[in-house]
Amino acid sequence: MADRLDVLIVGAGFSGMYMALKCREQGLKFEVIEAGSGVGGTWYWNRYPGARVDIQSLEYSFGFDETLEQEWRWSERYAPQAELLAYANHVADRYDLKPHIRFSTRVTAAHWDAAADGWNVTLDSGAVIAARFLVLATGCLSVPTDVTFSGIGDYRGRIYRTSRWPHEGVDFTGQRVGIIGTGSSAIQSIPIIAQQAAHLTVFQRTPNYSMPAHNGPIPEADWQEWLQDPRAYRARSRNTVGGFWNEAREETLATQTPPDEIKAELERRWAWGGFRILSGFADQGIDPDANRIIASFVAAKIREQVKDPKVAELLTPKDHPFGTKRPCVDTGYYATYNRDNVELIDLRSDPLETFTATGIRTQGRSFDFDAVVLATGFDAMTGAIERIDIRGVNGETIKEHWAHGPETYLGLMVAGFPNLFLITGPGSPSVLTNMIHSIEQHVEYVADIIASLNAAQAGRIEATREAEQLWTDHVDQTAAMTLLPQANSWYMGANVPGKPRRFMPYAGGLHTYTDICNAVKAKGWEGFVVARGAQVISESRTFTTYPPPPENMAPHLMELAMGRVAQWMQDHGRA
Ligand code: FAD
Ligand code: N01
Repeated sequence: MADRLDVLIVGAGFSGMYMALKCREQGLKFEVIEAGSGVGGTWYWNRYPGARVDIQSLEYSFGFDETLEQEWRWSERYAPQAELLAYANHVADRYDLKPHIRFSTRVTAAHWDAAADGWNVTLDSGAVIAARFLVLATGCLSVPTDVTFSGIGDYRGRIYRTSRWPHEGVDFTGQRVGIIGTGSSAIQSIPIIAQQAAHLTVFQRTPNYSMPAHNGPIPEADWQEWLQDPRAYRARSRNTVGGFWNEAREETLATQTPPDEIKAELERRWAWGGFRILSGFADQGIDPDANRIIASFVAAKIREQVKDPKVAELLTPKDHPFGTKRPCVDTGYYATYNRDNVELIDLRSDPLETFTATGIRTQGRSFDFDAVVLATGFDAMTGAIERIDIRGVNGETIKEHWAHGPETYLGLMVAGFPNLFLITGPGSPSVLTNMIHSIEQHVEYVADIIASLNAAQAGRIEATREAEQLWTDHVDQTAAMTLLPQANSWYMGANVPGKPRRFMPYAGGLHTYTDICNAVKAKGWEGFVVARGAQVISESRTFTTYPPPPENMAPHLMELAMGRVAQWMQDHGRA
């Protein structure tokens, strides 16, 4: 075994790269292991046509270095995948990170070595690396679901997965193409594939809400604001629920606003595009009546865009409140169904039975395809972590520890797994936010923990089980206050058969979460035990740093939210 590392980082997306940089700043001995042959993570793997961000690039970009910020110019409001990948490579080259990354290599196991206060990490080559700290920067949306279809092995055409798209690209010109799925990946790729293909058949099981991106040059007002004071622009983004500026109106209630004012506000937000419609009214995420107002506005927008009323009806979500699944941001998605060469198949009324040698057979029809695209999603948040055989102090695996759904302390650490850090793990705001800002906050926090352990000459840090349970209850209860758990979403683990149902990200907002993390640190790493061998250096077993109740919440909303929490407590046997 080679000399022991201070830090082994798994993954070379934005999380792993920034973690590597922080390790270098501290003079630590580190290495990054990456399964792909290049950096960029999400933007390395997801090369399907139309792939781009749904948060404006001015905000979905690193803010830790002003020079980096100033030297990079985004070409559009929502940068496309190729530009994001170029940015990731620019970051890697600018900070000379690539020599520290072992590409095309997968971490398969990590076992805690109590005698050494560290991890023995096994690679797919069979090599074992010892490291004091293990950082899982493995991504929340990096492992495609294992979904399979009967007869798929017999199909003689080509099959593509959006999340594993060929690097050389795919030209569908003149082809008959089928696509399964209508999540964000499909909604971005369908308009482009439709322009190329002779015919495109979309197989939809559940419709999603989608808002127009109105992509184009960065709006002049944003650009000017950014140029004037990039630090203030960043600070404003970070100090929000979602980690990006969205003009949230925290006191205006849809249920108490006259219809013409609601319409004007929603039209304004729709015209701006993207996620802005998610934060027009304080009650839309809590009160079903308010939510229905926004949902029916969006349904009307779908009807406006799709000429055939039957198709528009099929494309309108009915099974989940607006915003409780990750909404999509599109360019020309709904209008694509007005094309003569595009057909929508509703798998609810005509279920998919099997692939055949030449295509797909549903209960009622047969389709021949030259190519089929699977846009079927990810084993989100826990998938990449659970696929590594990680064994902690008692030999328990993380998968076993998470048998009832993920339990973490702050989404950062897991009890019984010392010196193991998750970046944007379950239990942190993560996928509910602008991920770059969440990544920066997490990486800086982990780097802080490592620095403070080194300053105290401590060997390890571990989240206590008490703190983990209290935090996990808080995560569950925060979600329960909202409408979010009402959808069968991947946030809930509902897209993977057999996966425990638990709302995985922390819904309290990035700003609140950051304050909590800072308070945990100020209290001497509350909820953690810091030790060297058998000697405990500091110990604070519980978590007490709950955020104060929102002062400006309307009484009836508070009552609704608290009622749901009381129900949750009853259902889960909490006093
Ligand atoms: P990733 O980019 O997923 O990188 C993780 C890396 O770890 C991967 O390269 C993977 O190969 C590697 N890895 C995993 N397991 C192992 C292992 N065992 N051994 C070795 N290597 C391993 N977020 C937003 O905020 N805004 C957006 O607009 C947005 N758009 C998205 C679009 C798509 C198509 C997808 C899939 C996600 C999007 N996201 C978006 C979420 C996105 O994942 C994050 O924004 C961000 O890129 C995550 O960076 P990361 O480094 O944490 O993880
Ligand atoms: O995956 P999804 P995604 N038979 O899970 C269907 C981010 N992202 O890759 O809902 C038939 O959303 C499934 O149907 P149903 C973003 O966070 C962002 O599109 O289970 N259909 C669904 O329609 C996003 O939320 C962007 O009924 C099956 C689809 O496949 C996340 O990544 C772009 C099926 C999967 O949708 C995941 O998005 C892309 C089956 N057996 C991704 N199995 C941006 O815009 C699954 N489906 C920035």
